[in-house]
Amino acid sequence: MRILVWGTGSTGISTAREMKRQGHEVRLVDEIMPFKDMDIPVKPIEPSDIDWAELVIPSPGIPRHHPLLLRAKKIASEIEIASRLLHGKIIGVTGTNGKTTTVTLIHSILNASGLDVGLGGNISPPLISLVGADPEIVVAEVSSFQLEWIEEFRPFIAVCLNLSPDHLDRYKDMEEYTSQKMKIFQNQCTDDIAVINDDDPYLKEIKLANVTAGFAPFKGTRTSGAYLKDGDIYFYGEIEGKGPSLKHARIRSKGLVEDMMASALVTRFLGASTEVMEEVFRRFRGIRHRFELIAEMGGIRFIDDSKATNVGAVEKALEDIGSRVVLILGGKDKGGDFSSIAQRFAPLIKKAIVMGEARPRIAKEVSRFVDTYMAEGMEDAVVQAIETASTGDTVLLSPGCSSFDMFRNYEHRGDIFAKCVRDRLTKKN
Ligand code: UMA
Repeated sequence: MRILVWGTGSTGISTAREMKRQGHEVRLVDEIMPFKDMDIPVKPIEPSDIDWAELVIPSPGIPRHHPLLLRAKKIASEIEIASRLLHGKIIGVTGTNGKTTTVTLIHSILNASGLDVGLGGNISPPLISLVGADPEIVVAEVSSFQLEWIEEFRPFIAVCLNLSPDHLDRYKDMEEYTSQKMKIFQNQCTDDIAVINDDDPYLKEIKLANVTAGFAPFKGTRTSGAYLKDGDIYFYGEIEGKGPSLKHARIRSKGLVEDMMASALVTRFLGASTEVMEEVFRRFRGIRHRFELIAEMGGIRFIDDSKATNVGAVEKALEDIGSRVVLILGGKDKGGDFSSIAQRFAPLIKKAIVMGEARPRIAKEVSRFVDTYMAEGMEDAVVQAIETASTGDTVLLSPGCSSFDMFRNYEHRGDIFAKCVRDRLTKKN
């Protein structure tokens, strides 16, 4: 078959390689020059490439209404093609927030249960790169972009964690975004399992026909599900029984509790034991740079949330924190309004430590509501944070800005934060 793979990010490269391995005639194209050195030749896309192809596989980043796509004879997303080549059971997880955490937990539990399990999708690597290993269970983080061009993609267990406005630069409204997300359930059959968060305000409004299982803080009325009682998860219905306790989890937030419930429910269906779930939850420190617990000393927790590059993400972290906080903010200015979060969370914020290019503007906004310190750089910020924090507090790096003024990227910023914290704590001891 003549296949046009569009995009030279991780999806395009893995797809082109796999399609070649499958014996297809492949063209790899991109719109944005210059291209990286690659084992497969790349050319700038032209309309004639679309006309040549019997099938176009666009990367998730290519907008659905791109004028060139209108010419295509057939379009399929990478996850669609991958799912046709994979033989294992697919566990697909979508939702606006918490996907990465949930698939990581599901994968860890199944792995610790001794099952042959692979992890991919939006979390990376792309799903198609798992075709070679062909694990018995495939845990897939699925974005709305990846669902746009599916036809037969059918998870054995499909989960929607939550919905809130997102990617509204790509979709005309929330309805269009929701309809893409809900496609995760569209090909499921009677033996498959559809799971949703029964406590999510948006999901509650959508009347989904085939939902079989739900999770919520309260006991639901579905065929089966998970709920909370005194900090422990319980299962009801066909899978009834005591689930893992969350009391020993090292980090807790509303979002994380939901992700843990979803992962417990999914893995219960696959036969995982309560003991294994509990052990995975006990050890879990968060996803790197996303509300990740990097150190704990003298009753002070240090959390790296360097991925929070906008004010909304800082707000989410503060909603989840559950303690008084020394907040490290700032970086390259993206123009967010910090005064409203400073005002809203003033009783929680012991001190705001502001650094980076946006320092003067942010300091001006937040100092009206909270004690503020202007730091010279990360090391100064960490020294000040450690001096300020006391037992029971959290030192939180949640910058609300991009990192490019002082660091290579947000990962680099988080790594430097962790290094400064560890160096200081070692010196203190
Ligand atoms: N390109 C064009 N024309 C366009 C747009 C892009 O030719 O109009 C080309 C670019 O030049 C580039 C390629 O397409 O060469 C990039 O494709 P891509 O953006 O799809 O990048 P990938 O590296 O393939 O990453 C994708 C996901 N990216 C997006 O959904 C935007 C990654 O999710 C995912 O990890 C990866 O596949 C593996 O599955 C990222 C993401 O931001 C993390 N996802 C969104 C989110 O989580 O909110 C959905």
